[in-house]
Amino acid sequence: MLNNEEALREAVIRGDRDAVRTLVSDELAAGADPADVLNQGLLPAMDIVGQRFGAKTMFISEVLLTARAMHTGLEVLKPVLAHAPGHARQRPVVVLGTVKGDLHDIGKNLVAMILEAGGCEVIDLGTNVSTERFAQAIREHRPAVVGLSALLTTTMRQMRQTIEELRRAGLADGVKIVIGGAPVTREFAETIAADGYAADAAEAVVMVKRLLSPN
Ligand code: B1M
Repeated sequence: MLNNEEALREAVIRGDRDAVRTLVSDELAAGADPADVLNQGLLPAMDIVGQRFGAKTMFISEVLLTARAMHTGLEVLKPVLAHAPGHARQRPVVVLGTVKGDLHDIGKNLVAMILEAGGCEVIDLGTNVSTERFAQAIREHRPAVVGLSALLTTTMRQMRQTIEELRRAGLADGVKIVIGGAPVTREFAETIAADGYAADAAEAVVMVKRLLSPN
């Protein structure tokens, strides 16, 4: 239980970046587990925002402010999460991006952060990433894993296209492709021949480690 769980959620929902920065810092200073700050404070706020957005009681301009407040909270958490054991070892490289046509990046950023905390080196290509941009990054960084994120049912189709084009170009040889995002399912991942699917950031780390383990 956090000291100011409710206040933190409300601050994210209001899009009040200063309050979010202060409340997250205060929780950490009081000894809260960073994972609790994330799972009990920040993430439930985005669930509420999602419900209101879906019900049209919140508008895009307001959701953008909540997204920025969420980013602020994640930035405060980042250094603490990044101190997880194994951080300094030889790290597998993961190229990560939200696929073309999709601008959602909160979940992808969270996945990046937790992968880094889990010992990976993450090359984050950002949002609206074309297949060509993924291809370029594979040539440049020689990753062990490529991660694709999509939040829209329409851009899930882009995942299929990206995977097909990378395979056709021979760029997916020796590279594992993992996909995720709210509308994505394990069945869909199998349909488009992705190597792995993860429902959330914690699962993404487990999946990457499983795919890279020699057995
Ligand atoms: Co948009 N949006 N949005 N949006 N938005 C959704 C996704 C939506 C479900 C809202 C709704 O209608 N209820 C809906 C999609 C409907 C659908 O396709 N079925 C929607 C829509 C329609 C749209 C627009 C089309 C709205 C419009 O313009 N009319 C538009 C599209 C813009 C575009 O991308 N081209 C749009 C725009 C926006 C904003 C820009 C305003 C903003 C994004 C800001 C930003 O990201 N910087 C926004 C937001 C914030 C949302 C909601 C409210 C919240 C998404 C979020 O950040 N969740 C969302 C509603 C919802 O999801 N409840 C919604 C929190 C985040 C931590 O969770 O991203 O799911 P999530 O990530 C999780 C997992 O999915 C997983 O791990 C993460 C952490 O646990 N995961 C992976 C994600 N990527 C992974 C990759 C992996 C593994 C796991 O491996 C590589």
